[in-house]
Amino acid sequence: MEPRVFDKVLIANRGEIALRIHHACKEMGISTVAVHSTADSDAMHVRLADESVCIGAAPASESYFNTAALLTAATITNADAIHPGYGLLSENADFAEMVSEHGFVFIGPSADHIRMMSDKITAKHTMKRLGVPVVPGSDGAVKDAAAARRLSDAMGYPVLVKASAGGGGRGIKIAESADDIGTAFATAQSEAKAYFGNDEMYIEKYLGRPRHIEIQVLADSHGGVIHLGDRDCSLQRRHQKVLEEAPSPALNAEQRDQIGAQVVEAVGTLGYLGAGTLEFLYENGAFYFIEMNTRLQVEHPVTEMITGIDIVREQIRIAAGAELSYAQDNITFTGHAIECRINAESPVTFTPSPGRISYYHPPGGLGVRIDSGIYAGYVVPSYYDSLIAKLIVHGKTRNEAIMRLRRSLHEYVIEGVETTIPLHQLLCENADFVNGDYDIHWLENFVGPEDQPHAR
Ligand code: MV4
Repeated sequence: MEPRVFDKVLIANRGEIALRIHHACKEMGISTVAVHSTADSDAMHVRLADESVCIGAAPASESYFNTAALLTAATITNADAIHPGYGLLSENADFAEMVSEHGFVFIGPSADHIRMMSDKITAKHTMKRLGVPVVPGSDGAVKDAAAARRLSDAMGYPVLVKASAGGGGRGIKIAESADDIGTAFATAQSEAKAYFGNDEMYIEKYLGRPRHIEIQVLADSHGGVIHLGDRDCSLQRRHQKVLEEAPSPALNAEQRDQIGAQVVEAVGTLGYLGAGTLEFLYENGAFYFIEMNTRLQVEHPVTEMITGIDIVREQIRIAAGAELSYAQDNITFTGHAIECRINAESPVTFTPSPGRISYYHPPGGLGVRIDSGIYAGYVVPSYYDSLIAKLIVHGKTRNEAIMRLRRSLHEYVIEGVETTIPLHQLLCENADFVNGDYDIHWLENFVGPEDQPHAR
């Protein structure tokens, strides 16, 4: 038996990811504390956790974002560490700092590294300095529309004006020509100021039809740094990922090893700690770094399926000061994994569909994994995002994974709420998808324009 790294972990999240973290803790012999809003009393992870604390009202602003309530819950339950999951407070540097000031371990990177990566100009500048390829563009911030014009004229159009504090597609505008740059800069900047309270802007050459490929890394406090390969997350709508796969159908092993080695080198030099993801745009055989995520990601299971590595377990070990369980040499990528995000929403209009799940039959069998906290009788609350389950399939080849995905989606029954299962059923029959022939804009065309999605 390996020694237990923590006695008790508080899970500062909800839904499927709270359950996922609970699973890792229990398999490490760690007790769990669930925190929940009044709307989440009946959540599966709350039932399964060793202890639970109600931290506030249904709106996330009054519960999951309530740092005082979270720290109080950690204090009264005598937790050792706090896992923030994804979203919510997971990339909030001030929260990470607060957690350690109160004597708990934040299961994630240092507040300094979170802060560094939340500023996209600093993140890009840092990665460039460390030898990671970045999108050509301004060297740092662009102070006004006139400077934006001069730079873009020299670089050539189209260009993108981006907010340094940006995220989720906010504070980003395209300028097709010199005629647009003034308006693009002003619009993007005022949006950035309104949403993020930060109006620092930068400029990049616009890549027309890239794929979104990301590299998963893990780094411990003993100098151990590994990459777990890539994920292709190009299938998205309105900056929400819909389906992810590993490895990317666009890369060969040589390209994967090369970008992986560059990323490991950079992350090692940074002294980064924990799990992280470097996001790249990939076009015509070249990688361009855009952002780094300093948290566990929704799509981490596809990486787990092809590597056999429990990423949450490694995050917990790293936070406790233990060494990574793996060196790069003993990591192998086996087969292919695909994840479908199943949302409680209309598969045509994407309107949220909260409510009571009247019947539930999940698929199972070899190579099928479901990360979900839902069950028959569970009421999907209307207060939070609509992700209710992730169906992850693994196969020896991409083709086998697709066949397994089709049969699993056929078998999956969720009644009482609308779900995006029918969309996934159509998607995995589509010839472009089957051929791996898609980019970041492909899905928006597949589902039709925002104001008039078509039934296909
Ligand atoms: C880009 C780009 C093309 N060229 N940068 C959108 C939000 C932010 N995360 C980065 N984004 C993009 N940056 C350059 N230089 C296209 C996008 C983009 C995108 C990127 C990843 C996944 C989905 C996307 C959807 C639309 C635009």
